[in-house]
Amino acid sequence: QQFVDMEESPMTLTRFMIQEAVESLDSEHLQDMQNLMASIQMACKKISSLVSRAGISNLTGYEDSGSVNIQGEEQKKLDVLSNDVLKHALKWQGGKLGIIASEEEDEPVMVDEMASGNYIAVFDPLDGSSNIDAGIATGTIFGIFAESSSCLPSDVDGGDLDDATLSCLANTMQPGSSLVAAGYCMYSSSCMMVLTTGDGVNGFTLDPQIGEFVLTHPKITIPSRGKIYSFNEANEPAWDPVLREYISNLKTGNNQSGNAYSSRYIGSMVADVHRTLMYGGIFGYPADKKNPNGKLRLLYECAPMSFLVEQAGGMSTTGSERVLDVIPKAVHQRLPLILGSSDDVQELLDMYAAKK
Ligand code: P6P
Repeated sequence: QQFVDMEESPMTLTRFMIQEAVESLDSEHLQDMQNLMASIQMACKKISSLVSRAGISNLTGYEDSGSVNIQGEEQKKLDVLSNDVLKHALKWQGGKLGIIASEEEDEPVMVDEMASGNYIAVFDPLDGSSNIDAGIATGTIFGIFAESSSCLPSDVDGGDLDDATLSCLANTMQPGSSLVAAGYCMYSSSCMMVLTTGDGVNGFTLDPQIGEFVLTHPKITIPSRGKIYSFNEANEPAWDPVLREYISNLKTGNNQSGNAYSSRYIGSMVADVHRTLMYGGIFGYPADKKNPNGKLRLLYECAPMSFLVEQAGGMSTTGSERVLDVIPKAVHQRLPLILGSSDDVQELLDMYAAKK
């Protein structure tokens, strides 16, 4: 009997997850992750197709209804569509997912009444969608929590929600340190899925010839120091003085590396974080006088990205505390975020400490 030589076939994401489950001591949990990732990757393949054909299928621009999400942000057609694609895909993941929370949903929602509910999925279906009409990279960001005790932290803003929603909320309000998996799918020059289940970070590139994500970046580690800083400098006058001095030092070379850094800012978090993972350096959307909590959302942007960056050997801070330690008080809570190479982030934290 001639066995198929598996060495010749590509290491697809599906095969990678099966292999991880087989080798893992907690194979039931990784089997669950495998089912969840099968749904998420199916949704991301669909979103990738929608994004790449947006101009052809008249899916650029804003929702005709002029609808806005709970953030008051006008919804792009593809925001709504991507959210629906993910919600539908996550309905069919083996029944272990109970709750989802999305940037495009006002409150966390039950997947369906049949789901046994061991896990919670949080996601930004199409981050950076404001860039779609300009053909700039966008991405889907996701995180998976295990169901927690159903008690709400006392100061969580539950408003006048009914008990079922409050229970959903209780399970969603977890710090990033409780994530069991996180990742993003970037829709750019290539479609890349970057994922961690708590044992390092691996990158998979979608091969259009076989319709599978193939392992192309095993064990991603972020360089301990980079030469790129990535901030929206239009906000620089509103930043705190320590950050302004730190960035000025990066420009002049008056920093621990002795090098003058380059500035790169795409304005799409997934693309800016991916470049930071690949090349090193520092990315941030810090607090400023106009936005005391920054702009990015804790639950489905800052926490999943911080889990990935730490798993790749980097650091992620609000400027005063580790992002993964922050317990959310509201689903769509914003949080200041500065992440990247450990030496770069530590140099900034040391400057804050010295000024105290
Ligand atoms: P600004 C995109 O709208 C987004 O949510 C992130 O993807 C990105 O990092 C940030 O906002 C860009 O914001 O204010 O610099 O345009």
